[in-house]
Amino acid sequence: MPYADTIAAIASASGAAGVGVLRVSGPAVPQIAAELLGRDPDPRHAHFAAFRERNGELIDRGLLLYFPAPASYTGEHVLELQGHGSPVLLDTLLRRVCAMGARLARPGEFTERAFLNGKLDLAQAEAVADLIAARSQAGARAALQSMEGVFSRKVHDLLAALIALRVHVEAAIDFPEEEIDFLADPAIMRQLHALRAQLDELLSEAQRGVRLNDGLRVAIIGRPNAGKSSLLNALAGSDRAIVTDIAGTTRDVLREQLNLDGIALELADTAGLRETDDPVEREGVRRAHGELARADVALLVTDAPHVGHDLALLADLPASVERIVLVNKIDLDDHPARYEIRTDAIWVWASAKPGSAWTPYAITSSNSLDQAVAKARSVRVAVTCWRWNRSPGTWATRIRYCGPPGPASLPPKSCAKPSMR
Ligand SMILES: Nc1nc2c(ncn2[C@@H]2O[C@H](COP(=O)(O)OP(=O)(O)O)[C@@H](O)[C@H]2O)c(=O)[nH]1
Ligand SMILES: [Mg+2]
Repeated sequence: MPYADTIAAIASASGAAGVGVLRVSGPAVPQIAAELLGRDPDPRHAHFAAFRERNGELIDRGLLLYFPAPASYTGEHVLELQGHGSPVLLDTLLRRVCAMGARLARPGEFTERAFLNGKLDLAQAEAVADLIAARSQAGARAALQSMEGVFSRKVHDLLAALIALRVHVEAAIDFPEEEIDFLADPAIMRQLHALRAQLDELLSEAQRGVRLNDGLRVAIIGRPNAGKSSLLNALAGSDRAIVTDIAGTTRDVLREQLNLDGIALELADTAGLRETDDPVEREGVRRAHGELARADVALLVTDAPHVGHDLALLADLPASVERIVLVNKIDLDDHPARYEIRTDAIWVWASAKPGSAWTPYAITSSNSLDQAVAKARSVRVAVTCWRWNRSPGTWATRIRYCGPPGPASLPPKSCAKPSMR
């Protein structure tokens, strides 16, 4: 769909930077490019140009790239101007381009034009926004795949299969007097079941995509003084939360963003769950329940004497919420750190106390674990334990186990072999 107007916008992030990019798309592009360069630009050629005001005054020097339609991002004539990344210079250049016939683009208008000109389909257009906003490598990878059309192809395949099935249904309706009962064919039912399974898989894939972008929400919950705030600090590697031995220290929800093995996590430390007359703490407990309700992972912190009692906190959670039980404070009775994957939850025995030999580590890359072990000879076990969801094979159970010195139990056979890279 050819547009009569030409749009322009600063394409690079706001703020000062080494290089800034201005993008222009629409029918006025050839004339704007020629006026800025002083001659017609060569297609897809980086011209070094002096960008000047109408009166000849120099604005900036930089690169000018011209992509004639339809071989461009939007499918229209596109001009890219790369200058110094000063917001003032870029603004001046944008004003100059607008004076030559462009108008300011609305947010997302370049991608909208790409979509309307058939350069991208809707899933791909949305993936562009996801890619720009991705907060983890996994999120970026998923968005990139969608942008490359992997997701769209699956949708199109499903659609084609559905249309094929519809033909049978319509035949059965249109020719009821026929001897052959089109719908009685067992192959039709099989196809329908297969289609439903594919549809479910596609839906959960889309949900996973949302999580990859937004980050997995992990709610750290438990009784007061179980060590929730200590755990947040240990995983975040900083004194983010106040830790005291006074029950009820944490009232508000504290959040910490973490990138674990390429997965974005949002950890939320919450107030200890208990009955209380203190109105502030009561509000904290209410917020903790709210946090749990929107979590993907419930990380219950408890300790050996309270395990049986505290497990009740997990009882009401929906099945979709991943559960991790951390039996904390094992340093007190000198138990070894270990983990087990049980049907009700992933169980981890560790210690969140700073400087403890059994501290659970947040591992942002496999290297950092090796470094942590190399640095602290006393570390016996470093466990990070997140699982994406219950369906097998979607994501590896994210456990890093780091062995001796000292005895430690081996992982159960049922789980994927933890890597010791
Ligand atoms: N010995 C030991 N003490 C711990 C451990 N984790 C937390 N604590 C202590 O338990 C008390 C309560 O910890 P805190 O993190 O504030 O618990 P929260 O109320 O659940 O947030 C503090 O005195 C911590 O130092 C642990 O693994 N071992
Ligand atoms: Mg706390």
